[in-house]
Amino acid sequence: MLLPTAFALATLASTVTAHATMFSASVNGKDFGDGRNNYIRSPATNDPVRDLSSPNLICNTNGGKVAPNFVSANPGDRITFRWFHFNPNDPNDIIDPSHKGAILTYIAPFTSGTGTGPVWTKIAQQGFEGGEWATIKMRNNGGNVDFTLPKNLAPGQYLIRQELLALHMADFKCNDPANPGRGAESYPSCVQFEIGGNGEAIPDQDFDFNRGYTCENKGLFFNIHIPFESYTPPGPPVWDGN
Ligand SMILES: [Cu+2]
Repeated sequence: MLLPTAFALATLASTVTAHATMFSASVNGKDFGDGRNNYIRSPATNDPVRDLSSPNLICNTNGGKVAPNFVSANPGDRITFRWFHFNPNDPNDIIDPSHKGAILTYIAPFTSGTGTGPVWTKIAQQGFEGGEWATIKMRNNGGNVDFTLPKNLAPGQYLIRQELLALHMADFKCNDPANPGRGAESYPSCVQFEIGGNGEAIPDQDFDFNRGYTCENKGLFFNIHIPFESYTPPGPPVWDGN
């Protein structure tokens, strides 16, 4: 019989590799289509990054592989990034619901390198608001995550890094020798942008992921499985240079 085999495979897939990666970007509702290795520096797989000292934490594997194109946008534009699990054409195949967590968005000057070093500025974040996690809201919204570009952002070429931060295994520290393989799961993706306009604000938070994300950070070492009052994501506050 075909059905039980297919069902077993689907179950296996959803438990073993229920991850996510980015598919596309829209600007003010205009969809730029499949961005993988086009304007997104797409990783080789949809696996998470757990090693906070790795350059892969910044723009994932292949983070230093320049994509051929850029997304054109202007300050104040509404940006939407769309994420998926295996099938980018299935609005229900986004990420496993176990992957509760935050969604953080950062910007840095364009580099052909991996994006390591103190160059990043946070421009948007969603954690646990209104009784729901950001990744679950994304899941319920067809994989779409919206944010607005800073209104006074200076023109030029940038990388915009959006990260799903799944916390389902973050109830142990990521370097806990008694619980190897635990800690937060980061799914970062970097998108190449060409910003127009005549804004004057240059992002200046100088955040370095490999130094600022630590195993002790309360945004990365957090138990979602017990009642809590509030959650504060890792990294700096959202930039006030709008
Ligand atoms: Cu996963």
